[in-house]
Amino acid sequence: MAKTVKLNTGAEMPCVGLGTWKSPPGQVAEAVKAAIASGYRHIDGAYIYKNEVEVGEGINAMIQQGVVKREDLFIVSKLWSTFHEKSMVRPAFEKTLSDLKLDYLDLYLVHWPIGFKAGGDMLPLDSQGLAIGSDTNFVDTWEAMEELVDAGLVKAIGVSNFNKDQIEAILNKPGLKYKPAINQVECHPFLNQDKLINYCHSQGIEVTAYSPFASPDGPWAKPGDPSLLNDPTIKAIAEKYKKTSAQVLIRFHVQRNVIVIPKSVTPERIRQNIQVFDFELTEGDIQILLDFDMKWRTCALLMCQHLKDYPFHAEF
Ligand code: NAP
Ligand code: SBI
Repeated sequence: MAKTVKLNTGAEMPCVGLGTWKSPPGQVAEAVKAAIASGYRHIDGAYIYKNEVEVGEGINAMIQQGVVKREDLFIVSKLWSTFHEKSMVRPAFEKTLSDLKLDYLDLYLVHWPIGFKAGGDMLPLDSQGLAIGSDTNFVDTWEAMEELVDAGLVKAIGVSNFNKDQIEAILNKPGLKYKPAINQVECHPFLNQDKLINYCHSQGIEVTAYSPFASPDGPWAKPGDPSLLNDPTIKAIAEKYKKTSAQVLIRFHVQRNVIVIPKSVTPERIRQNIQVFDFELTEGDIQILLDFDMKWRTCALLMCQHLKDYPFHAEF
């Protein structure tokens, strides 16, 4: 049984989940089935990944085969930035739920604090290639997220890519009903997020680390980028434990009480990425990994830098 983290709702969230961004629709159902067969109980998805129908097929196949029960799974999705108007939140959520063919989610996140112009492209761009924002406010969006909990559609709500001030804006909202349970952010040794993690934990908010390998298959990856998976120091740590660099990079989060969601569509890697509960990194190993920090982001969303709620101008 993989380790879990207790959320401020009282629910237990499995520490390792399967990421599904960039997982092709033709491969993701098999990836989800391989993951559940290997012991994963947490699947991370989003409307914007354009594969929720197929993610749902994988989940439902495993439930129908009796491998798992729905209540043993922890299913996550995210509200995309074109749906921040309060009236759009529930329809967006219901689209995800019906695509997945589920009757509730365990966690629904505001994907970004930034709102985009509604009603057209998912990433509306102007003639200069800059994202077109909206005048929505994520604190108002949060009220519509709270209504999903009250309607019994989702067990917990949270945020993603929020900085400290943006989380504080939600926590300080007059009449706040539910605190965010999670902040899902990019996190790996090149961007170790120590200050944001400490702040979130101090507020009872758990952190999920996305892109734990710094997203080598991401749209912004280029030759010459620093590589965690090929780094000789990380390989040497892995060899000490007869583990792989990927396993060390996942274990790094587990030992910091951070949830982690490696993406893979390769069955052998999916199995490998959850075999991280039979070894322990030393404090010295963890310090070596922390010292890799260079505030290097793969998901910087640079086309949104001019928008009012862009989260990455702040130190953390
Ligand atoms: P990632 O997990 O850092 O890296 C995925 C890449 O690593 C893929 O190319 C995968 O290849 C490869 N890989 C996986 N396991 C491996 C292993 N054991 N050995 C060698 N290579 C391995 O990238 P990511 O997809 O950016 O991040 C993970 C998840 O976080 C996403 O899928 C998504 O669910 C979430 N995310 C959320 C946000 C957000 O804004 N909230 C942003 C980014 C990501 P194969 O698939 O070919 O095996
Ligand atoms: C997409 F499907 C399209 C763009 C995009 O940019 C930022 C990173 C991101 C995201 O918002 N969440 C992800 O998992 N990847 C993404 C996804």
